[in-house]
Amino acid sequence: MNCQPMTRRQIVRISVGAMAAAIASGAATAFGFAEPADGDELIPFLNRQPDTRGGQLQWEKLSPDQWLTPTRTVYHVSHYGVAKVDEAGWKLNVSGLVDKPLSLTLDEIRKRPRRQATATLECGGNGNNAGFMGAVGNCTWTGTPLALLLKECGIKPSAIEAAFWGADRKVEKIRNMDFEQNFARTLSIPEAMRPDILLCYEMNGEPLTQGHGFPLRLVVPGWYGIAWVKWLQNIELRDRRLMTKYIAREYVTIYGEKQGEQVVWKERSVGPLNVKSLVARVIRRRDGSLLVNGAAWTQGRIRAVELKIDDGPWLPAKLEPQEDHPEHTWAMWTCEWKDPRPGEHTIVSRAFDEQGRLQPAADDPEISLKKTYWEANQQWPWKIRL
Ligand SMILES: Nc1nc2c(c(=O)[nH]1)N[C@H]1C(S)=C(S)[C@@H](COP(=O)(O)O)O[C@H]1N2
Ligand SMILES: [Mo]
Repeated sequence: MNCQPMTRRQIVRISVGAMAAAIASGAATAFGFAEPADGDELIPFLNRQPDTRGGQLQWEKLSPDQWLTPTRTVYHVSHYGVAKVDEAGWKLNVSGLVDKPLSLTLDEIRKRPRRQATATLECGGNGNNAGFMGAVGNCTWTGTPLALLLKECGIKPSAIEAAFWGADRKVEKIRNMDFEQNFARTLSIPEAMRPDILLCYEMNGEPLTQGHGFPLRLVVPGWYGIAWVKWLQNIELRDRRLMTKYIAREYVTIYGEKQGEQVVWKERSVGPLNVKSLVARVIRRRDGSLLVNGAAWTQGRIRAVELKIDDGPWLPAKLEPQEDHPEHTWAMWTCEWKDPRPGEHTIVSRAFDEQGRLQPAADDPEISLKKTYWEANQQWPWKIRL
């Protein structure tokens, strides 16, 4: 086996806007996987499970124009059902510990400074089993920076966090009593003041769909989807920690840390993305060689991806050129396997990011001492038969 660069495809420098247009027209871009040619054969993963939720990304079908994920193939997670927000009656309110509360229509938000970012959206539960691997997508998000709006309102010194409330509501049972609540998540003030967080009204160059949070959602590049509040309607500056369900009880990771002989058990709220990669598909070409394609992402930028076949050494995969995948976006990678032997094989990838994080194996304490299924970034071995 050797793992060598693919013939370098022509790198066309195009703006993100042009790329969104390219997606809409179905044109190929310089990103993504090589197009399967006539006679190429997709090799199935023997331990793959059917999509347990429906609507997930189908990795084996990713095509060369899908470094950006088309909106129709992006998963949905809506814990309180899909809210239906009528734009006419909707406003975004900023309240609580601010000098100047604000109430803005969608038109007023659209007139504010406009920024576009590409970022990978992944559910905090993605990757916990072989039937839940496609709750992820890499899209272009357009909106106005949250930090500018918060500055304009003037955050009072006593505020410690910003709470983001959605329009979606559900009755929650808490200590055997019923409470109707809206979906909410919080960011600390330093987190909320990050310049790249968006109050987002467009996804892939189109107004947000209802399912993805129309008219407005939070976009927190580098964080799991749980923080990307959809159907956003209230931003509340607070001096006490909000502890509603999806902050304090769900999307809470229970994990152990070894300290000498002892394991110290802790709980943390799901926040920044963990470093992760997977083999998306294996293709047998007419000359008998195999083409292995995958993706990798993290809270920052991916530095390297490696591939292991059976008990062989880790081999470097070829990443798309770094400058072409900005921070918080996934990187696509390719490996060629020249002379595969017939029979059953196991194939697995691992990623490293620029901050030095390494994607753990399933038996690494980082994973084996993690007792809840969120933040599942373990390496995922696929079995194939040739
Ligand atoms: N208001 C609201 N926002 C929400 C959720 C929700 O249930 N309600 N689900 C969150 C979760 S868990 C995820 S993974 C992402 C999914 O975003 P999508 O449905 O646009 O893919 O939205 C997040 N934002
Ligand atoms: Mo999620």
